[in-house]
Amino acid sequence: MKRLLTIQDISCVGQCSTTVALPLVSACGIECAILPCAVLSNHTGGFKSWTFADLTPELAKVERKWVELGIKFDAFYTGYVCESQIDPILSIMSSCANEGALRIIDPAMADNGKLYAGFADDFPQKMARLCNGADYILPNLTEAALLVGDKPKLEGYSREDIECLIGKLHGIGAKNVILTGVSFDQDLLGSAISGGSGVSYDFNPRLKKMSHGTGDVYASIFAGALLRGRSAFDAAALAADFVCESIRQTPDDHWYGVSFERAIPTLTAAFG
Ligand code: PXL
Repeated sequence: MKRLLTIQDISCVGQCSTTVALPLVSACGIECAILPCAVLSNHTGGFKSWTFADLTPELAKVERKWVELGIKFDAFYTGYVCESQIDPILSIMSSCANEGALRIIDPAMADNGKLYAGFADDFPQKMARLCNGADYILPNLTEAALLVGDKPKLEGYSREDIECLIGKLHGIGAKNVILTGVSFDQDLLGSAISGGSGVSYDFNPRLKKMSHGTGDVYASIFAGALLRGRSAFDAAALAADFVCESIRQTPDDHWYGVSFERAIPTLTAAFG
């Protein structure tokens, strides 16, 4: 069984980041180790306030211990992280990697045209350093634009605009790009998948509901499926199907995340 390390925060309540990655990567049949870089009482996307314990000083200590013990990983999957954590994370990804270990970077920092609460305007440039050399990056449209220094354009874009944006993302050093939240038709929403020589698209019917945490669900399934040997396109398509099923299973009055727990049986069908 392959071993993946996910590096992101623990939001104790809110169905995002580590509390999504751990169950979903595991349900794909991949061992999931965690490195929490902050502990929050709850996520920052809709709750009035939160507590925040910064675990940056732990990262180098944990790295030293893993190097001493010879602990290594087949893949790294990063999500929501802070500026002070970028260098320690780059260091861990180089010192604790098995040969050929994959770097999967979800630059979780923004949505709907805006950075998440608490991130400074120059944070996307720091996140771009984490994307440089990544095997896969999974930005949404807002994150993609901010990473390359563009103004986010959330509608009225053409296929050429999307493919130009993807070209710029390869330009910051990402080997493969999975751009989410792409739509050329109001009834369809999907992803653009690029390995640098041509872009493929995967679309699903657009669901009416806006949901929190779907980027984390998508990235977790993508990472799990990729490590189970799926192609990037198939992993992206499976991740999108799983997100749609999770949204469908979420009660209307459940606002802070999606009920991905109810969709887990579909993974047994995919990987059983
Ligand atoms: O879902 C991304 C995410 C992760 N972690 C924290 C967040 C968010 C989005 O708002 O606030 C703490």
